[in-house]
Amino acid sequence: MADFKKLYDAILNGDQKTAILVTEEALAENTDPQDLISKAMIPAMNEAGQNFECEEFFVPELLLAARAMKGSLKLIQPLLAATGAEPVGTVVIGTVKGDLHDIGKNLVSSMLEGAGFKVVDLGADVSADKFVAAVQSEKPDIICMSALLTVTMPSMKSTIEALNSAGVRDKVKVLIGGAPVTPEYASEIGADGYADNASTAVARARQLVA
Ligand code: B12
Repeated sequence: MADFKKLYDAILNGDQKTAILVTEEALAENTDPQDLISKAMIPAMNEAGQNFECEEFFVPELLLAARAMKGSLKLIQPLLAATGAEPVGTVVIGTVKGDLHDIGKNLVSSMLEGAGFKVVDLGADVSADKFVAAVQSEKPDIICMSALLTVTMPSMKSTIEALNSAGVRDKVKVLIGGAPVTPEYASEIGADGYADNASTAVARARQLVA
């Protein structure tokens, strides 16, 4: 039986070694990777965020928690990504300008790959110009933008404006997400879709290419 509590504590306490060990054990026992993500890893990151808000955690603790989460995710990502089938569509994904949070974006990226999309990952802190250039060179069906900070959400709007100015907005669908993003914000800035987690992101992406 996978030790969800131990994985939760290891991520919260930034103990990457234990997080990796518990993940390896759980996967060896055929635990569903999605359960590890949704029952232990994401709740631990949420608690790290709450601790940060009430000043029990500071940036170094957040960094350690993120490092532990990434260590576990590295083991899980190949399981989410392997299909080998013809791509169902191409996605360009990135975290918007000024924002360095990439864990959620990476999760969405792996799940999309697992669902058969070709994913071009531009990384974090991606400028509007870089998104536009990727739309021109990769000709994706969808661009996915992630933002975790309220102050970086406006970069989503400016990226959509830049797509418009470059004359490519009608060639691509825009899907957005990240903890502070809402469906209302998505429609306000003219995005085509929003999802609050990686599984829903896959469902929305499928609808957008259908
Ligand atoms: C880890 C973390 C960090 C790490 C990031 C490491 C990394 N490589 O990603 C570090 C330490 C670097 C960091 C830095 C900062 N952080 Co920080 N961080 C977090 C924390 C604790 C967890 C984020 C996370 O990884 N969650 C787990 C993932 C899986 O969830 P997720 O990102 O939400 O993604 C899911 C969905 O949102 C969705 N999704 C995500 N992207 C997309 C994209 C698309 C297209 C779709 C469809 C869906 C989708 O699917 C994902 C999977 O289910 C959050 C708290 C929180 N609970 O969110 C604070 C938090 C986001 N940070 C915060 C702050 C303030 C900061 C700093 C400004 C702190 C500082 N004073 O320096 C800096 C900013 C740095 C920068 N310029 O970006 C605040 C933001 C407040 C706000 N509303 O703006 C938060 C909310 C903490 C808090 N409660 O105060 N942080």
